[in-house]
Amino acid sequence: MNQSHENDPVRRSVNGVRIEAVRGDIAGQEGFDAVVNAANAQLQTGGGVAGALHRAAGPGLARECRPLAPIAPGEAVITSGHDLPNAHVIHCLGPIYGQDEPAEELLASCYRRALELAEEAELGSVAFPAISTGAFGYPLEEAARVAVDTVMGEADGLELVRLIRFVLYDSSTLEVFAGLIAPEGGS
Ligand code: AR6
Repeated sequence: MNQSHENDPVRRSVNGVRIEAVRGDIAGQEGFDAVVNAANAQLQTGGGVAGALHRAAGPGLARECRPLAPIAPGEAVITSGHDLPNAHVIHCLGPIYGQDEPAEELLASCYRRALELAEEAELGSVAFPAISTGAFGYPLEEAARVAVDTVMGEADGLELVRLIRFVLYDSSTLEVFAGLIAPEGGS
């Protein structure tokens, strides 16, 4: 495995939008206007990303979410960040792999809708986890390709969002995203 991505963010600029990948915890992204939740349909706490964000945000987040639920695969809703270091949380329901079809379209829709909501809320920076690649079982390489292609494709039309970060929990996930964002290994 290439160790060069272990600590340094991997970056690429598309039409003035910086797209980067780092290893880290989605609940610890100081400086970002919004973090994205890999949510469940009920928008309540769970394992993985949803657990980490709801724990850090406190019970006010689940309360704010209740009237917004349920959401369908591919949809996204925005709330405030409560006790998180971020003003907003954008909750996306990714597809359950092998169940929600067409999976690729639904996963791409999560990233697209999240960025649309960020623009509507006039946000400058958004941090995403690797939606659907945990409990929902989406194969990592395929999910990463959809995530990076969609975000790079959307970057052209963004007017306010200037920084998009993928926050990956482990080094092998980071390596996959890094290879797609900066195929030459450069930053
Ligand atoms: N920060 C960044 N990435 C994380 C973190 C974290 N704190 N924790 C896990 N990951 P998952 P999904 C990675 O399961 O597949 C929940 O229970 C993880 O390694 O959070 O969309 C909800 O309630 C994986 O690569 O989301 C839903 O029911 C990726 O984040 C369901 O899981 C996504 O894993 C959603 O499943």
